[in-house]
Amino acid sequence: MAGTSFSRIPGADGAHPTFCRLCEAQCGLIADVEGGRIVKVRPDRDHPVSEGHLCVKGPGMAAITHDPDRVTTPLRRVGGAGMFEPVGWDEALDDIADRLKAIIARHGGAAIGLYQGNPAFLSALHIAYSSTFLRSLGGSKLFSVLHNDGPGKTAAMGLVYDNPADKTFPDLERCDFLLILGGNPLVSHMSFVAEPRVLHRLDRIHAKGGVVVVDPRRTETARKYEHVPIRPSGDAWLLGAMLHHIFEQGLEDRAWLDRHGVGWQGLRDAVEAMTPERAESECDVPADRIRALAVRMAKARTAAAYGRLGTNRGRYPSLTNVFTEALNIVTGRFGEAGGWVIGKKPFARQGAPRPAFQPHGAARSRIGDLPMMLGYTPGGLVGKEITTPGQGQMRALFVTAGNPVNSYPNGAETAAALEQLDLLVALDFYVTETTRHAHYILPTPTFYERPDFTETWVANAPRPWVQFTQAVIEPVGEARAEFDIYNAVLSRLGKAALFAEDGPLGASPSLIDVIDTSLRKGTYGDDFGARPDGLSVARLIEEFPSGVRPTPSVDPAHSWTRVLTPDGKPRLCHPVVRTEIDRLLQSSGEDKRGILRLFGRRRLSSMNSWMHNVEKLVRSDRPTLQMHPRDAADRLIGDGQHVELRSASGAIRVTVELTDAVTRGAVSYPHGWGNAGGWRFAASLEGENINQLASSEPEDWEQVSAAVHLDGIEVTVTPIEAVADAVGG
Ligand SMILES: Nc1nc2c(c(=O)[nH]1)N[C@H]1C(S)=C(S)[C@@H](COP(=O)(O)OP(=O)(O)OC[C@H]3O[C@@H](n4cnc5c(=O)[nH]c(N)nc54)[C@H](O)[C@@H]3O)O[C@H]1N2
Ligand SMILES: Nc1nc2c(c(=O)[nH]1)N[C@H]1C(S)=C(S)[C@@H](COP(=O)(O)OP(=O)(O)OC[C@H]3O[C@@H](n4cnc5c(=O)[nH]c(N)nc54)[C@H](O)[C@@H]3O)O[C@H]1N2
Ligand code: SF4
Ligand SMILES: [Mo]
Repeated sequence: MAGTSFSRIPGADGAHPTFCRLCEAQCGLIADVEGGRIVKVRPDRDHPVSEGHLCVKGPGMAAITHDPDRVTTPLRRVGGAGMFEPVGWDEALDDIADRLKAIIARHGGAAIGLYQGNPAFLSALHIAYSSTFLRSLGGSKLFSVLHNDGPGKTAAMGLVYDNPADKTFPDLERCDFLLILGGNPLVSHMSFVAEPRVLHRLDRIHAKGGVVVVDPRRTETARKYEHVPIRPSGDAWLLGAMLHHIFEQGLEDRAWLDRHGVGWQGLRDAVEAMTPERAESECDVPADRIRALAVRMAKARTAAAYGRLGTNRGRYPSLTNVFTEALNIVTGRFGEAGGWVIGKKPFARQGAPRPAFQPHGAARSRIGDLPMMLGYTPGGLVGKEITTPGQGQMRALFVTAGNPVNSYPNGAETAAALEQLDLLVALDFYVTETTRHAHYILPTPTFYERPDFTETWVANAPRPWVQFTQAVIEPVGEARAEFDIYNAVLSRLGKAALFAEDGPLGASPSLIDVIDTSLRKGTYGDDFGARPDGLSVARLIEEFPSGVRPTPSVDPAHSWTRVLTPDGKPRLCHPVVRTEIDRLLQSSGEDKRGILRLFGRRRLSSMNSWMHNVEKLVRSDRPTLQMHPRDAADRLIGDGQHVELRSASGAIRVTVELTDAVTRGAVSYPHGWGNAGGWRFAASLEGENINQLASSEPEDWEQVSAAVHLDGIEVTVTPIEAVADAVGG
């Protein structure tokens, strides 16, 4: 750090060390400020883990911060959707509090809901304090991205370890062989793993033993390493057959399983019928290739099998994710260096105590009778919770950093339902497909305008680090931190401030106070002097402005302390697993010729639904329907043609891009488009909301995890002229 002088006062001219909060990588950044504005964003070469890495989106967020289309004053609805006028903070908050009082008096707190969007999971304590806010109002309807992002993983963590709140991940540092299913780390930067230099890590693993990417598209990652094309939703077959082969050949790590007393015979029997030949006809991966993958996974010195988004929203997300855990466990990789681990959370406060996931337990959704996970109501039910009468019908909703109209199935239904609410409050800095339906939009800072700490994802870092940042600039306009907004509402309702019960924080703590206490009492903290080497916010600001690695690498042995089953052993064959295998076997042998399945894709320069308003980022990122040339030829479709893409749930019109990168029988279109709201540039772009083709009927979702079915939807593709002819004739 010698020679570099950093500004610490928000908005002061000069270089401010900070970090990006768009994805788990949380790259270190240096933001240059002049006259209260961010004029440049550079990589932070002193960051102990990102070491100068960043992608276009980190600097792109500076353009969003200063986007003229941004909401910078509270807005009140004055007419139809999207019609707002500016209003003062006090007036807005007073009216919100009055309406809440009336709703609680009439319907009880149970009528209040809150939706936590993706950016809330990259904002220190946001999940904890917004959940606490809802509970203080007596509300219980908590929604989040859980059911479109990680439902299968969460269910599997519950079924295998009784610990749905943690997430296993690969120890990339010491790994020799990595199997990736349904993840594209070269674009996403590896979700549920915090490793900004993931490309370098994968290159090293590739050189040592191999990186194999199972995906229906030859993705950026698959292109660089080894690609195994698969039929969408085929992964449970692939993994089941790998397990079958491992048991048949006695390749399971018997010594490891005996040493840890892990029972595996039940799983062996359960996958008996899943032969590689049978799997080949169900997932299109050749039987010999399945056997070879199983042998590599079993015999590599160190190895891990990692599944991500593409394994979470197909037909069998829970089973697929349980099989992934099982593959790691029977090959002796769980809790081992270079294998499959659970890391330490830095904070003592881990949010509200979370109920365990019980697939047959009492906590079930009012609509659809689906199991609740981690206290969350299935996220696909936001609309139906509003429109379905009865005890607990939702009358008020807070949306904190989310866009459920775009990110969950059937946005048209959700949008219409939002209009029926007595109160919709959105904490956001854009008028979006969701917030345009709000009674009030309360403007919040972007990450450059708030203090923060690397709270959540550091637990999933192969090389753990922590960093605290001050706000780089003062909040733009009248933007106000979410924590302060929630406290302002609570105080108007005569309720205690968030976390005030924590005593030493005092009656109205600041977010930095709460972060400091949580850090000091946590894994790496100084425990208020009891551990003099430990960390505090003051120390991070003074000594480690670019972050610090408090420990050289993730501690594999810690993983075992997070196995919360009664006997402390992973459970490989929960009764639900058998039921799901039966369901899978029953679906086999169906004639699937001629069927097209739709799945999604991400691009480096965009982020879900809300980064399309900056021209520089969107330039090379227009949405197209990728289709295999032979599938297109069968339908007399050419490159660049406009087509109707239709599912049982809806239809949209899109432009075709022919490419053999997608496997035959599958087509790919990115999510997050069809932008409507206050975005002048984004709204002018071609593109449709792919989730209009996904079903919002709970019986169409996976019943174990309530995962919405977003990938592998059966579709037809028809040239627009043919559609017009059919209608005309
Ligand atoms: N078909 C399909 N659908 C998908 C996916 C897919 O792969 N395919 N991916 C899914 C996944 S993984 C996810 S995580 C979800 C995302 O689902 P959501 O979180 O519901 O939607 P986002 O598009 O991320 O919208 C985030 C919103 O937060 C706002 N925002 C950004 N930063 C902040 C902040 O710091 N504070 C506040 N208050 N607001 C902020 C943005 O303006 C935006 O309106 O989408 C899901 N939907
Ligand atoms: N640039 C960029 N980075 C991001 C995001 C972004 O929008 N843009 N979003 C962030 C968020 S919210 C998340 S959750 C992460 C997600 O991070 P990843 O999980 O890496 O996400 P995707 O790139 O969507 O990769 C999912 C892959 O699954 C494949 N797939 C679809 N169906 C199947 C299937 O049935 N089987 C298999 N094996 N594969 C399938 C798709 O082709 C795709 O390549 O990325 C984060 N990082
Ligand atoms: S990879 Fe890009 S989006 Fe992710 S944290 Fe780094 S700069 Fe931000
Ligand atoms: Mo996500």
